[in-house]
Amino acid sequence: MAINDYDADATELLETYDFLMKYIIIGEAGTGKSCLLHHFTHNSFKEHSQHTIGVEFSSRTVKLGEKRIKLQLWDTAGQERFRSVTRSYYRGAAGAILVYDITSRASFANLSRWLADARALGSPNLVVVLVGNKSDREDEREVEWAEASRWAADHDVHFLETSSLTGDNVEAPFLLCARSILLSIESGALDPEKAGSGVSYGDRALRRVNSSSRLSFGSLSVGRRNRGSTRLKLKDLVPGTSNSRCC
Ligand SMILES: Nc1nc2c(ncn2[C@@H]2O[C@H](COP(=O)(O)OP(=O)(O)OP(=O)(O)O)[C@@H](O)[C@H]2O)c(=O)[nH]1
Ligand SMILES: [Mg+2]
Repeated sequence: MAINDYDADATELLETYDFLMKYIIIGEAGTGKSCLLHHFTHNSFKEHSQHTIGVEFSSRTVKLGEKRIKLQLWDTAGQERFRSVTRSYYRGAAGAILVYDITSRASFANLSRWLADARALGSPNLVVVLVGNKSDREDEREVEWAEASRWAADHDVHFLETSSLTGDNVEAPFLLCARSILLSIESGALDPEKAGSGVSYGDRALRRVNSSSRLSFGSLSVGRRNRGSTRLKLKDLVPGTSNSRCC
């Protein structure tokens, strides 16, 4: 093999996302936040889920149209005793997945408080998706879809129901939130270069590793380098979205 062939083989994509977005997952204890997130990142139900202590972090890269988006996911504890700790992670969030349990009216009754905290501390353009989880337990339902949908409309948030157990709809809240944030960027309402926006440009860098293990970066941030070409096209955000699992 010629030396140039080695060079070509050693070129690999290091960072391949266009945007990095910070999400928080919030809501009362036991509503299924950790299970929802686990299904989204691992494509399976999280057996024997325990109460979250403080905050847990995970991530996944998704594809919306032409854009690759890395989601930083902060799963927060719902228990009251962790409230002051978890609130400190709300700062600068671009998206909030607000979860209640459709079989628990109590978890629905407290939504306003969770929303108020998120709006007070998150990004000024915070996108919120209300999620009624445990839709598989229809027989024990205490909160009707129509009532939750009205609440969502009144509070200007998106809404859908999911089941972390069956996997039904588990991707939708995360993708809906990302799409809404992308549209804010497209409209100019949200500037990823502004501190506290909860979104930043990703570095689409190429890593070239030569035989002496020297690293060099082939490109700078797409956003900063080609500022004029970073505006999204609405056609990129067509409903036929696809995902790639990653961390
Ligand atoms: N039937 C059903 N059970 C679920 C579902 N999602 C979660 N659970 C169960 O609900 C319980 C709580 O789930 P968690 O994901 O740990 O709840 P959480 O909201 O993260 O709770 P905290 O970490 O304390 O805030 C567990 O026993 C799960 O097995 C679901 O979609 N359907
Ligand atoms: Mg949890």
